[in-house]
Amino acid sequence: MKKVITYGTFDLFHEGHYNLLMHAKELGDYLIVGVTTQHFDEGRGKVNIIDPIMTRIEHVKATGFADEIIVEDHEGQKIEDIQKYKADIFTVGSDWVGHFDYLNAFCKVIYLPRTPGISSSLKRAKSIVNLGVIGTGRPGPRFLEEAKYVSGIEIVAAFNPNKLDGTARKYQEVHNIPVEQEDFDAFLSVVDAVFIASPNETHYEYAKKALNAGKHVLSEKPLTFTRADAEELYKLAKSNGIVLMEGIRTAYCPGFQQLINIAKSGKIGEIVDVTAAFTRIANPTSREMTDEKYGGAFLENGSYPLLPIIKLMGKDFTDVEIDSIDGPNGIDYYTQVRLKYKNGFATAKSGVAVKSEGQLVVAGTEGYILAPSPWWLTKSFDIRYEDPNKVDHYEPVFRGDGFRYEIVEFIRKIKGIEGGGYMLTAGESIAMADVVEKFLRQRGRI
Ligand code: C2G
Repeated sequence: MKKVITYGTFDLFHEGHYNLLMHAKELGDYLIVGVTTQHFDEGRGKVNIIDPIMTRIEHVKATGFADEIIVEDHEGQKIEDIQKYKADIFTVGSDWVGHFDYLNAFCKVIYLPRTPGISSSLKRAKSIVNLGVIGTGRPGPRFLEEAKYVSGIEIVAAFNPNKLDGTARKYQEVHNIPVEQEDFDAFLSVVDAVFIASPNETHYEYAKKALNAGKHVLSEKPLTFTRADAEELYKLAKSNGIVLMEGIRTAYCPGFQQLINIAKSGKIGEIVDVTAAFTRIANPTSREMTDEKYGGAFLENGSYPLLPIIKLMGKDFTDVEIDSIDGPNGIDYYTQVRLKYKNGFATAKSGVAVKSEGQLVVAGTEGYILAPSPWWLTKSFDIRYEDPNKVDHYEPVFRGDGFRYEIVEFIRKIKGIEGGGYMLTAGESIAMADVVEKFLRQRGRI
């Protein structure tokens, strides 16, 4: 008798899970299904499991494919189970290709093709968002990787009008996600929502088209190049009753939320100065180093240091000064944006070919907050006071590369679940577009 074993969360049970179990059963004579506990899932960084374990087990049972259902509750259990149940085959969906190769030492490992797209007829309480990725370049694959840890989202399609490179082919071959190259409307027709990860100058057009088609939009930063364009997009989303969200990862990280809330609680007194830096020496052949029009430090990295400034000092700056050090091809290697406010000021430093200390300092009348690199993921921060012996240290929870929190917030907004809309408001995003516009006008790019 050939024994097959598989594992999963099986949250919001859908046809992808059903097909996986059906094909797993076809691999042998006896199928053991491990259903994860919420505790185990939290431990491996799944952040928003919705159904309780009993419901998830019932759904697996109802398929009739499982001969035995077990519970997976700790790391390392797969090896124990394979030996305990004498499993011949371990199988799991192709979204995990490579991940479980280590089990080959104990039994045969088979990655089954995952089901692309979940039809609405089978969607449990319309809970699953079918999402399309626009631009298969850099952020795209990270998004795919992180979306695995979020319940309620399936990535079903991608769009890339250019020649398909290695990552685009990976979408098709490894993840079974079709990449549309010509017909944008056809791509839109199969999705409920899009993630825009294309070059900076294309965000606005794609967002506008998607919003006009009634699709929710999550766009990489910067959302637009002008204040008017940002205002137009948020208005369009509002009038169509759909979600538009600017993807500045930091805004959605739990630690950053905590830092902002503490700062706003008055613990350091009145806030008078925010200084933030994000510099990364980029690969000389990368888009941000070679795109003479829309590459450079500020467009690539400037949203990160601007974010805490706008969140803490507000949208109503009275003056903006921008200075850059440019490279030979005219892109900014390093940019400093100084914002003046009625009761304070702030500095945002960004770099692609200059390296500085990547920290965030929020100065107040009674103390200051110091968040060391990588403050944009906010894994830790201190509150310090005049008395050097008094330090409040925080180490907030942070999982994966943080992208998952942005995805969770997007899904939460789509489902109309209240709470959390304050993480990055339309007004704050528009104020940031205003600074982007001033930068681009000063350089004669728009
Ligand atoms: N799956 C699929 N097609 C989809 C969605 C999921 O084939 N559209 C597969 C997954 O690859 C997995 C199973 O369905 O094999 C269960 O998926 P999840 O509930 O998301 O569980 P997962 O996080 O993949 O757990 O220890 C648990 C395992 O690591 C896998």
